[in-house]
Amino acid sequence: MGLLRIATAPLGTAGGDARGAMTDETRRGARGMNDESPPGADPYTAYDDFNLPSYVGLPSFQKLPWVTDADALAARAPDVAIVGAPFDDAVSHRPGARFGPRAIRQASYHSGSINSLALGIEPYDWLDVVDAGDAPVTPMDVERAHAVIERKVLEVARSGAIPIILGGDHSITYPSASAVAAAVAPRRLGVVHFDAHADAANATWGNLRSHGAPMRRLIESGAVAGRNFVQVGLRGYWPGPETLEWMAEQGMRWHLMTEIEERGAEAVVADAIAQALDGPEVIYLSVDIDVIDPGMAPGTGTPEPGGMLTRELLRAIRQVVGSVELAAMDVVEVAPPFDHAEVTAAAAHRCVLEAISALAARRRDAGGSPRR
Ligand SMILES: [Mn+2]
Repeated sequence: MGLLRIATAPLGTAGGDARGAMTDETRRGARGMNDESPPGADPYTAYDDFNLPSYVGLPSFQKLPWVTDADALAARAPDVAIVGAPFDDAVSHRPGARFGPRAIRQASYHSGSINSLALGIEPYDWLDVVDAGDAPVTPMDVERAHAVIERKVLEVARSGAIPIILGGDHSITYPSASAVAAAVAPRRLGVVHFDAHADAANATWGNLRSHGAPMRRLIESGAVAGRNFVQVGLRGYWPGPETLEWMAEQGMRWHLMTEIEERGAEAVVADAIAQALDGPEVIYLSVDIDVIDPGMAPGTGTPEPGGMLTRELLRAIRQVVGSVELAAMDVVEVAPPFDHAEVTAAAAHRCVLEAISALAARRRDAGGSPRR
């Protein structure tokens, strides 16, 4: 049996560098997935980790370099950093969103390089995007989990990166947005919140950190002014009149799904942006995947029929991120045990790609320079 001779070119590492040492050269220098040059004489031409198939190697988001250490993040100061918040002990109904970050990271059939057809941009030519790993949560202790999520998001935000947090149940928005509000201060934070649910209850069976209550906590704590907390896509049969009354007293604005049906998503989202920015300068975008109709996104804990189309939400994210200064974003409530064919995880993954692409397009359109 002949031995394969593989010494002529270094093979790509099927794992990248867990210390986040992948350089721009290794990311861009080697052959890409769709290299248009003819096959070379050497069939073992190196493909670095970024250019290997999505299912090969360590599953960082979009095969971006892992930069999990706070000091390394601060030194690198990336433009955007993905953060996992794999916690779901605050749910009122079906659990499973703790598996969301891993499922979202894996829901790609691309190698690292991407080209947004909608926006005509290769975002990683314009932005340094890394995967900062997960907050070190443990189950069964909501306070501890929220504390480590808040610390992790604060580390990322203080590095100068825009955190994009993958949930996790929606309770994680309380520590995440609290951290972001602290990091951007004294500039004030507005929130655009896509969801079937208002999540502004006082408590759920007595628990103040429930996934049905984070928006109330953020307003009560002063992290976000009620009048700049704007919700889009609410529908179904919750909350009750007392909670809606409390929301109105805070000046919260919300746009029901019925309004989207009547006016179209683009007009409604334009209003939501203006309301959230009526005072604040920067926006936290919170996307509960259950804003999408469960027919298109079944993998979630509290599915409510009659929601947005996936394509409407993706367009809405381009609209928001393209017209505000984004401070942070989260995508929550992806519960893989209830998903089918990874359709919900893929929708969440694309929500993130739309945001990254829109951030890159914003930099380009503002006259910025590409990174290379
Ligand atoms: Mn929801």
